[in-house]
Amino acid sequence: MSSENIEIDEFHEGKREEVAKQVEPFFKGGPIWKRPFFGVFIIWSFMTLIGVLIGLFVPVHVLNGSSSSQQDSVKLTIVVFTVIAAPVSAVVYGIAAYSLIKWNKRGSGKSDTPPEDGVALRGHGPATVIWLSISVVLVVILLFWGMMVLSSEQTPQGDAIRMQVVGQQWVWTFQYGSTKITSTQLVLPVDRQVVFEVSSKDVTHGFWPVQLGVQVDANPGFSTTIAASPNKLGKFDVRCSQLCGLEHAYMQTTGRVVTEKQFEHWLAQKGASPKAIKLFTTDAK
Ligand SMILES: [Cu+2]
Repeated sequence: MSSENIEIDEFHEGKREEVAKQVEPFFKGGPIWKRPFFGVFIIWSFMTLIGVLIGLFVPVHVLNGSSSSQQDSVKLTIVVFTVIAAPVSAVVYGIAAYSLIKWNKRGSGKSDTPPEDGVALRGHGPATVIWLSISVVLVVILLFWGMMVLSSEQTPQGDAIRMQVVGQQWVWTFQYGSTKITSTQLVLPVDRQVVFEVSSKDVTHGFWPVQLGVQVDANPGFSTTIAASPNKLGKFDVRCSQLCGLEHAYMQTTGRVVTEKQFEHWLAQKGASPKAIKLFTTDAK
């Protein structure tokens, strides 16, 4: 080992001792409830509880209503992510709050001169291992959760109906697959997956049926697909999510989720033959 390496090792050894000396009063000395660690722990527990409660109840009320299993999954995902993030952010807020209360100028009872910065926590094996393993576990859980939701919600089903969505400045047009019915109205049957094949006639638009919980770009000369599974009768909003020109803000309409019967009836009213409707809804591929 070169003398330089030995010097570095000695340097780290010295630092380690300094760190240990600084960290010690945080965990040791006096009755447990008087130690800083305990104070931070209490604030951490309280803030975690608040974070979990916010995660459980706020997003569900703040987010748009749901008309599809995709939007249900989106909401559940936001709840799960917020709840998992709560204890992590509470560590940061807990230490910050404790420092503000206990180690401010008045609390520390010291003079006007602020204390010197502590030693950087570097080369502390256990701290690194704990920090890294907790982060990795959390990130992997969230990664798998996201992949599972994506694959379960976006895998095309055998009986899915396929329709074409075309964006242009500043209106959406919907073609009901093989029926060749074209309309500016979006009507969908309930409890049936629909695969939208989305494109544009001019600039890039963004097809966003809000309460269906999906969104995809509409590009000229290119078809992008996205699946949605409406599971609730009623209306939903359709918007454009890409700034696409002067009247972008007005590029919106209201879609409807109806029963299978009403859907077939609506197609018939639009001029589709019974044979075409049957082909579209029964043998849809
Ligand atoms: Cu647009």
